[in-house]
Amino acid sequence: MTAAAPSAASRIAVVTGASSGIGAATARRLAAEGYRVVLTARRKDRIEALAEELNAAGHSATSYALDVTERGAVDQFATAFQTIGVLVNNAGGALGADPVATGDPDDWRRMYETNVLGTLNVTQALLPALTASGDGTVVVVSSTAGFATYEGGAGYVAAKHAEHVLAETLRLEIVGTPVRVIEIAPGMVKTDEFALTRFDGDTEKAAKVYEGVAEPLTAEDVADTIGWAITRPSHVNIDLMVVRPRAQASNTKVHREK
Ligand code: 8X3
Repeated sequence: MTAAAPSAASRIAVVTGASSGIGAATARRLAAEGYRVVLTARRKDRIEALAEELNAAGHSATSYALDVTERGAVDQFATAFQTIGVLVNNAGGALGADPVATGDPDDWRRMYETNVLGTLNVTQALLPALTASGDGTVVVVSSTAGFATYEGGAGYVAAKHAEHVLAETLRLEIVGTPVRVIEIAPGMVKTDEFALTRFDGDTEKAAKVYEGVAEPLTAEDVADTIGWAITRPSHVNIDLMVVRPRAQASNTKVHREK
């Protein structure tokens, strides 16, 4: 006989980067699964509005403005919780697509800070509460960029490789404690902001990323895989899921219709 996961009711799920895209969609999905969701992001107005929307729909949501790169603020945030069930490390993103020869070191630094140190900060701060729950789950939303490189991607690819290593190492180190580590690695996902942020608001460059691709993944597709992985019975650890649209066979092999 296998133990089923405890009911999600009254369990807390913290989602970082919940102001848009995959983070917002994941918050919606986990709220629908019965979690009390805690939305965090830098943009207070956005997470407040999403929390309001979720509460109006009969779910339970709160918001907390947080920059995951600020360790002091993250530690302060963590003092609010004695136990939590789920942490979804989603905050992060790409900046620039320049070759190694000309890439901006400041972009590289910021990508390492948000994707890697952000995940490290929040995970370290909440690990005691996840462990205290007796049944915790850490989700790391990495990327297919964590597994193979592509021209112009080195800064982001390096950060995502590091995030993958963080997830894999943490799983090794905490085995035997009641905490799972799940890594979800999405490929091409069309969200409102990912490509736009990468290209510093250049809508033409951002549109080119998805040009001719019949159906890139949506934030909801990824939230669906995250929700599925989290809601497996507690003893089932989905170590890693690579999720791509059908039109994308690798980071560089994408079918584009003319
Ligand atoms: C997003 C995937 O292809 O832009 O994490 O690196 S890609």
